[in-house]
Amino acid sequence: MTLGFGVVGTGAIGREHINRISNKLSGGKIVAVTDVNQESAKQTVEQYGLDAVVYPDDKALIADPNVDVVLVTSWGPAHEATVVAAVEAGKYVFCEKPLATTAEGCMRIVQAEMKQGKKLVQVGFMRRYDTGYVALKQAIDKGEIGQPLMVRAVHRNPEVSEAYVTEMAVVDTLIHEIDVLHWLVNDDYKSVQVVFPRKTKYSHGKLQDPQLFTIETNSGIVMNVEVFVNCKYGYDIQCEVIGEDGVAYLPEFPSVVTRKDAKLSSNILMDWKYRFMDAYDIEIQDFMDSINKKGEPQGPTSWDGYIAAVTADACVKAQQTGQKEAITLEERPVFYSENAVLET
Ligand code: NAI
Ligand code: NAD
Ligand code: ISE
Repeated sequence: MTLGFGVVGTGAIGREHINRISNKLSGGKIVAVTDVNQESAKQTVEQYGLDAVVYPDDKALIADPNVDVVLVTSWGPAHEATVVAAVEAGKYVFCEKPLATTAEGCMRIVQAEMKQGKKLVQVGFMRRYDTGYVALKQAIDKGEIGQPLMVRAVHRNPEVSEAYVTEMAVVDTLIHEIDVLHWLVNDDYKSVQVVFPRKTKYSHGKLQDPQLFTIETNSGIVMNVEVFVNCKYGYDIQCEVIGEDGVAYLPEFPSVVTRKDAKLSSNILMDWKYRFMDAYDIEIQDFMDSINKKGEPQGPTSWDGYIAAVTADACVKAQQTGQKEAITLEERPVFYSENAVLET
């Protein structure tokens, strides 16, 4: 069955997902769009030649009987209201990260979904679908490096706008590591502490950049994660897992290596859109296929969104206090007992 998608938020990633659903993947069709900036919604319909209704707001879009799935790609603070309304209407939801900007907001979504009695929501934590992370997880799960002891991760963006402030290093950027690292090592988080190194001259008054997060898991794995969003040279994601018997690395994004003019070189990407392009394709194809085959999505759940939000709240508190802050989760409901692990 072809799923009718209604898109809320036609900005950068909204358009990327519209393009992949319309032109690359199979099983979905964009039937409706909305954006608080109505001009943006109309332009998107024209840009991609969509046969889609432009609605004035998310409520009207959700009410359209042709909309089976609500694709939430508005900015983070708007996600919760749209997701709750869509779930209450019994619609499937694919929501970009963060699911909601607070743990309480995620919990309201969890409760609304449990009330419907079936899984409706998938969160856009696409790294779980990246072939590099999947291979790294398989190596760890097979015991190739023994028990993991430490993780070193790096999340660098070339630059950000003036609207990006200290807290966004957590809720917008680190949130990807928050989701993927505990999944990678099959553990839960216990505490976090943040250190601010010397600030880059390319930052602004409201942004500490770079930032270093030390996150500890229940089994004692210590993870050092650097977020540096004005690194200038490229979009660079690194991950290294140090185990008792060896070290495993996230593969580099492939790039041709040249030897020329006394230099050995390869390119580094500048834009997040390309680094995880394949992972975005796979996550949304998998979302559509599992709805069609099993009646519910099998990717990262609302509970994963909640875990990320609780962890993010502790990270933001640690930014403010400079102290080690506890990460304390509610007990996982039976409804979410199956971990969102890919079938490989
Ligand atoms: P953007 O700013 O380019 O686009 C957001 C759009 O949403 C704008 O057009 C804005 O007018 C619209 N919007 C905001 N509030 C709205 C509301 N209440 N109703 C309707 N439209 C609304 O932002 P971008 O970069 O596309 O990010 C959107 C979301 O995608 C964010 O949650 C972000 O965290 C996530 N994202 C995820 C990425 C990933 O790798 N998974 C990468 C980039 C963004
Ligand atoms: P963007 O600013 O380019 O687009 C957001 C759009 O949402 C804008 O057009 C804005 O007008 C619209 N919008 C905001 N509030 C709205 C509302 N209440 N109703 C309807 N439309 C609304 O942002 P973006 O870069 O596309 O990011 C959007 C979301 O995607 C964010 O949550 C972001 O975190 C996430 N994101 C995820 C990844 C990823 O790698 N998974 C990458 C980029 C962005
Ligand atoms: C953006 O929203 C993303 O999700 C990107 O993956 C991340 O690298 C960037 O820092 C965020 O702003």
